[in-house]
Amino acid sequence: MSVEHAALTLGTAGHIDHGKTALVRALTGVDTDRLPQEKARGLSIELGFAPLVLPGGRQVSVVDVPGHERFVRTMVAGATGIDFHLMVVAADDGVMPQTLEHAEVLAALGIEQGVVAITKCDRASPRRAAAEAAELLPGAEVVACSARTGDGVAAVAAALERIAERVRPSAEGRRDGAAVLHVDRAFTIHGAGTVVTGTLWSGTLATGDTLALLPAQRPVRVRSVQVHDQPAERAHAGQRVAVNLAGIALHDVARGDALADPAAGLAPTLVIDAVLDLRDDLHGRRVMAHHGTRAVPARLAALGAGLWQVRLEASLLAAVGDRLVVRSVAPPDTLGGGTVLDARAARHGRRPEVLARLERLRRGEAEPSPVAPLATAAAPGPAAAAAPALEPGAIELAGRLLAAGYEPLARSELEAAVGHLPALIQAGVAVRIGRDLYAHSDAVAVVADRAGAIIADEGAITLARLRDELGTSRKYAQALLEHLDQARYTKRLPDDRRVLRRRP
Ligand SMILES: Nc1nc2c(ncn2[C@@H]2O[C@H](COP(=O)(O)OP(=O)(O)OP(=O)(O)O)[C@@H](O)[C@H]2O)c(=O)[nH]1
Ligand SMILES: [Mg+2]
Repeated sequence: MSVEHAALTLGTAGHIDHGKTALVRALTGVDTDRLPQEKARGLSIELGFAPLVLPGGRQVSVVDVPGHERFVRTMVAGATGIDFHLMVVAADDGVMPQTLEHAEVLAALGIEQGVVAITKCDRASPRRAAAEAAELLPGAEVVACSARTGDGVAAVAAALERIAERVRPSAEGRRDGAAVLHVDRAFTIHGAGTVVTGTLWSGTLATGDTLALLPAQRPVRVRSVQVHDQPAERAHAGQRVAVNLAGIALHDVARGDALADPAAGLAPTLVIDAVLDLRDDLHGRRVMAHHGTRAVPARLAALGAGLWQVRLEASLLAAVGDRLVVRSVAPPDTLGGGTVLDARAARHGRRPEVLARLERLRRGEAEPSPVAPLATAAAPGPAAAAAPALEPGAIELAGRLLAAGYEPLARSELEAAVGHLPALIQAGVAVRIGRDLYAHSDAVAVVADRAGAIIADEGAITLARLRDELGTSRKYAQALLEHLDQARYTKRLPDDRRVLRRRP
């Protein structure tokens, strides 16, 4: 890859069967539909990757996404970290539902630059589809082509090159940061072990680096790095990389995990403050929050003036300045998106001092909540300095508990890690829930917060109400509620509803 150009990633977008994969193949020579079931069904299921050499010799990475409506989540994971788009619209079909939805996802991710290819021009005139696409993505260059005959494919490449010249790489400001990679695939290579891939979000990665695998907080060592199937000494932010990891089995890593240099201070979070482009009437709505290569259910709280709190039901690995995409749970539909202002927010409402701080964060005039790495967050308060450092196994267990969110884990699920429980409980990181369940104290604090807010709003809380609020099962909601009773936070009334023991 040429050294004078920053690494850029191009993402496809567009409705199912409109010819994304065929066009990527015509442009790069690579068939990104590799899975047998993709070949059998003639549709993309997973993300596909290929290097694209533009006419002037510059190489960019291509992420080919599936168009099926059931795979929008995969599309969002693939579109995270791209710098410009190739929206594909079939001449004989025009703009269709996932054309619209993918355009919304791109907008939510802040990806403004790209090319619209009107494909299948051997079948129909591009006129109508081109007009519809131009209306949807004003400002994008529209090029007619056919992947079947090859007509116009060179013009698509030329248009992509023009955009590549002027697009600002999204990783530009993050090149000198600590390494973060959101994992979009994990697999094994015979003889090499576990490999994860992703677009390097920030920093650099090289053989021998020790990183944390999140949310589990497991230490892993980089055995080797490849950039587009070529061995590389060091990978840089914005590049498409494959990392061979030592110290981790395939079943311990999956899409949605992240690899991070401990210096990045990345940690799982359950409450995010963000500036989001969303309709105000979405206040209180349960949604899916997409970040990096992860998506979790969340509840939205409108704070006014475009500020929102996103209360997550399971952790995201978000950092300040990252993009969030918000989709509705049913029907699946993209609602909007925006930028993280505080990745580890306290649960709060519209208190004036909180809003003033968020406004300062929005203007870049205030410091977001510090991210306390689990190892040092273990014993908050004055005792922290004196607290012994937790062993790596205990930190891993803490990560597992945090990832479990509102679904506490039983001793039997902890296997060998169970030996670290006493240290975590002692440090205030793990909390015993009932007889045999264990949760992370952050998760329990959020449960207490949410239950408290519901009681404040509605006078009392029932088991079913807490279950729905947390999106968890009755069993876990009951265990958590009884824990709050035992902690003398809530009080059980004769009719089983709970109220606060102390007024807040
Ligand atoms: N005639 C004609 N057929 C095309 C063209 N491009 C793609 N096709 C056909 O359209 C079908 C779908 O093409 P794909 O490239 O798999 O479509 P896709 O957008 O990647 O589909 P998903 O990934 O499932 O969303 C295949 O049968 C292709 O052979 C074209 O330019 N002309
Ligand atoms: Mg495809």
